[in-house]
Amino acid sequence: MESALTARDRVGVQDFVLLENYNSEATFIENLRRRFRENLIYTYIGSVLVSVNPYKELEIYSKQQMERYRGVSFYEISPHIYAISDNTYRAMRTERRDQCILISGESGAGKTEASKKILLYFAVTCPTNNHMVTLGDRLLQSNPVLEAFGNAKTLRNDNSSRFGKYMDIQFDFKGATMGGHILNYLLEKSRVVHQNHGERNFHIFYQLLDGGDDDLLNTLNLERNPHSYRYLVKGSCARVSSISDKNNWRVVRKALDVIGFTAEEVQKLLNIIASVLHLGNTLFGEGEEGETYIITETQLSNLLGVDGSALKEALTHKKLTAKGEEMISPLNFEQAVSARDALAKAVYGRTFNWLVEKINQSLALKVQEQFKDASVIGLLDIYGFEVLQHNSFEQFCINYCNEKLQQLFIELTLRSEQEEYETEGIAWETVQYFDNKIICDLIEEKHKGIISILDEECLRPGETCDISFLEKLEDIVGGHPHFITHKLANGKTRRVMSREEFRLLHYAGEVNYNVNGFLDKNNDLLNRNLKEVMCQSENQILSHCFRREEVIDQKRPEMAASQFKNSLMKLMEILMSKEPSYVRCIKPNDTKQPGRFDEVLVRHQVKYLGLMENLRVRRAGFAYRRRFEAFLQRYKPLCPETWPNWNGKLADGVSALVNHLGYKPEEYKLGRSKIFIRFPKTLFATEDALEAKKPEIGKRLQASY
Ligand code: AD9
Ligand code: MG
Repeated sequence: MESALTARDRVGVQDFVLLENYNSEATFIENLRRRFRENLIYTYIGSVLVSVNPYKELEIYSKQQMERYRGVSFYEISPHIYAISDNTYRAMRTERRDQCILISGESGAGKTEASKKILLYFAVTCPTNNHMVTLGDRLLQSNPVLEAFGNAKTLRNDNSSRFGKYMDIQFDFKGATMGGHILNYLLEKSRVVHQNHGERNFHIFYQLLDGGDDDLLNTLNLERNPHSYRYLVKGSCARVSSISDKNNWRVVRKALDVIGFTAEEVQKLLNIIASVLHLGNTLFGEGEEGETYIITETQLSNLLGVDGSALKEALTHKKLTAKGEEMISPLNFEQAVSARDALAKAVYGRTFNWLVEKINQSLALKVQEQFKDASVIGLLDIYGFEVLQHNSFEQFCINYCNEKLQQLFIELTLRSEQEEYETEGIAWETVQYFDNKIICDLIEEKHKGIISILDEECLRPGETCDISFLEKLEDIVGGHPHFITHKLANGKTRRVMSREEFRLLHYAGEVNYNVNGFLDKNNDLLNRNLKEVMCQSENQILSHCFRREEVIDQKRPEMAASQFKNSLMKLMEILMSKEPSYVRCIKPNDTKQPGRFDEVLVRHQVKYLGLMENLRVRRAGFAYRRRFEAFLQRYKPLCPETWPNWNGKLADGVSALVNHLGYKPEEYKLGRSKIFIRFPKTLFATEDALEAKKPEIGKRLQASY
């Protein structure tokens, strides 16, 4: 039989708090690497799960595996996403407190996969309510639909989430799933009209063309070849070998049925998808007097369900109101192109919101008396930190969102740790860590944060442009330690930076943002006459998305970045009101390859995810803690007084046990309900003693590392 020690050497420790040298980053990474080599992709830092993307299918997600994790505590069994799921579920049930699972990590690290595994765990293992046997199915099927419309191939991830998603799963008092609700955040709409090299538009377009049958494509006036559509080829990679658009189409089509979309709704939805492709192929000519006209004839207006000539007019003219009078003025070529693209983005973006609304209706809980005290587990899967060659407004928003999540992590892990020591009556030592609040403030502070400055620049009358925004930034936040532009303090120029960029020193690394397009994207305007045409659409999805009131109401809607900021604030409130669990995802290499562990890349993530600080906080006082009953249950065979059963007070039983084991007073402390063990070696020695005792007690206890 392999000795406990060699096994530990080979596969590392399952919880970083058990590392002897917990201050060493090298030891930390070596532990990750050893486990990764053995396909052990999960490791804990206390109750935080660290997950390394294996980039291959592992046989660890079966139903049998799910069963193994049911009702079993962390320590008893190897780390797993199912253990986090099960613990969260049990905490919700026993403590009657809403929970949330926060998944973070950079693009491609495995957040969405993790969230799907958690959802599947609940759908499979939780009791079902007779009335709603299909709810689990609908919850699960919402994923392929939202991914088809909201995910795309990027350079970093073939299935990158281009929107943020927070999902509440609601449980009744018996612990059965009974409803769900999704909040979606800022879809990257610019992708509809433009993709960087090597990237694609949203999956749904390619799925429809590849998978839709001939009749369907005929009714939509579409050709099968994606290369026929300008909006699909900007990144020159319409086909991707790792993606089967045809199969995925079938999955999505079926999912729409399961969720409860009617055939008519699906048809209307696809009309819209097709119309976006036709919009992309709408080309303009320029007359002698600089006026613009449309030179292509397509089924566009039919598909959009709007009047053809009104649409043509609205794509080439804009309506202004001056001194109470309406005026029509022709658009020049560039303006017409940008009006067309704005319409495509608006149509797609609003349809996506409609889709989420529809899914929510299908998941909505039917309120009944008995369900009043429902509990909730929230699942957050949001786009990961992103550094591209060229970073724009979208990356700015995505990375800001990651700053907020990191802040929440810092606050809650430190706070909850501190609370634990306090409730158990044990003295606490503070640990130094980098607080990224300074960066959040730089971005979101009222009046002097980057978002406020951007909004002001969008509203300022007169000649404003992206460069004037950058100048404003330099004026107002120029001296901030996390903000840099090409201008050096001594008046000279930083050569490595372009004059159109600002750099933010994010917690996760430096990112240069090019200000080109910031104002337009933040304004997110659609000409009024286009709105007028759209709100008269016969397609009910579109008439639902484009409301008449919007045309009548002259008030300026909130701008994109502010809207995002406010929705994030609300999200933070939701998350703060729940008991959090964390999954921290790590991407082992940049080439999506199985088995490759790029140490430099991993070290960088370990650093910015704050995992070392997390570990230090966890170890600040005591490496390990266990509830009295769990500790006693596991180690009682080691002491004649507690074996086979201890009938007295739990704390006394634990005392008798550790006295018998010879724990020294400095090695442990008894709190009110838990034993705290200072050094890993104490626990290892106890584990080894248990291992040695196994043949004697004739019971196979599971190795715990
Ligand atoms: V992004 O910020 O949305 O761009 P994610 O969501 O972090 O990113 P995702 O979950 O989509 O990344 O994972 C990327 C790819 O890694 C998946 O498509 C899988 O091919 C692969 N992956 C991730 N996790 C696992 C896993 N547990 N097992 C197998 C995985 N493959
Ligand atoms: Mg994702």
